[in-house]
Amino acid sequence: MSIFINADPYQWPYNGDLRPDNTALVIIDMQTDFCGKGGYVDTMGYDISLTRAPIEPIKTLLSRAREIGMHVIHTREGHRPDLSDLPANKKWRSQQIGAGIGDAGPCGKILIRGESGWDIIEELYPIDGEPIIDKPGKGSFCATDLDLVLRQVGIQNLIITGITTDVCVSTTMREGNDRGYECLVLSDCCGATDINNHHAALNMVKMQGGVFGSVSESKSVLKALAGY
Ligand code: C5J
Repeated sequence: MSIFINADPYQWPYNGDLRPDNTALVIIDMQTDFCGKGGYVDTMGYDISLTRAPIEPIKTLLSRAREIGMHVIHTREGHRPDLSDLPANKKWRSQQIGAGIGDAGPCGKILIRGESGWDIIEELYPIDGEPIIDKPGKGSFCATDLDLVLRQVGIQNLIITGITTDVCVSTTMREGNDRGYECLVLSDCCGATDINNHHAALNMVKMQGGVFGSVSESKSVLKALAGY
């Protein structure tokens, strides 16, 4: 039986092979540093209501994914406390905008593993059995074992959510697509520090017949999964 999610520019997945056991809900960087008060994004002066907007839609989807036994993967961006995995240019750029990675902030050292700001927000905290991928960069496949984790359990489809749409979500979708994963991004389950960038990042996916995959929203996913 084929199952498709209503999506743009094509009904997803391309082959209708959508099952909880071949699909992962990927939740990117829902950390205090990206959507909490006193975190990295807040310290840079951006409006965190934009990066908090996807919390509730992701929560609903996460709960359904758990109910039907769909794979769930979480990611966290962050660096080692000794900063040995922090490129000098990334550090310098963060300092230019007044939120130096590794500097002390209201939620501990900014974007540093183990600090309170770095961890995933309580509302979406992983439960046992949900792998967490710790990544030093924007893409979730770069310098991580994500590809290995996905292949071990036969995952073909990635439903991508999280923050920020134009940075880590977009980079991860592009990396996943290049590795042959069938990717879907959900507009209401993502957010960016700039609303125009959010829309632009989603629009780029739709070019060339779906150059990186397809775009949908959580209600369409929930509808398609209603039979499970
Ligand atoms: C950023 C991310 N925006 N998680 N990180 O620097 O998108």
